[in-house]
Amino acid sequence: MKKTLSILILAALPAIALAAGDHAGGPAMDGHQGMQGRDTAGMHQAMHASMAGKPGDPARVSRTIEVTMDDSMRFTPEKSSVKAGETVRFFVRNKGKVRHTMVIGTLDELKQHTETMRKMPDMQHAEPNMITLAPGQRGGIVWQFDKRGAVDFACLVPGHMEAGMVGKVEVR
Ligand SMILES: [Cu+2]
Repeated sequence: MKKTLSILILAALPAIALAAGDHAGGPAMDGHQGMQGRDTAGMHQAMHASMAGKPGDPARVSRTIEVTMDDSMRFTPEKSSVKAGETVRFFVRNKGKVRHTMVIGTLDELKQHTETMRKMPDMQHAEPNMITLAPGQRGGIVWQFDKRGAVDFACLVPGHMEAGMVGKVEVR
């Protein structure tokens, strides 16, 4: 009976089968594979949640921070500060004549994202941590900052971040 049950589980849930293999077999190889599986899951989650916080609940916004973007490759203001746990709405306006984006994340995440955009410049994608604005357009990002420290944001239109289109949020 026990054997039949475990075969059923093995067939239905390969991930659990792998974990079971860890215990039964030698730790080295299988354990390593298990780690890789977890890393991939973590990376996937990072794309949505990010080390910089998570998408905020619009009902819990405690204040709005107005940000403008322009063709001098600057965000105004470049710096703002929030409290840990605070949910903020960034009200973003593109005052320039070209498209700009505002993307919130850690510097590592932003650099990775820049690479993706460079490889797929025509890709239209939207994530809760970003907004893409045509000239004259405005829009909002609702974001909850949870850990103390510095969170970055940048424009990921190719060349803009490199030209200095970055900003910082200090989480106290
Ligand atoms: Cu830009």
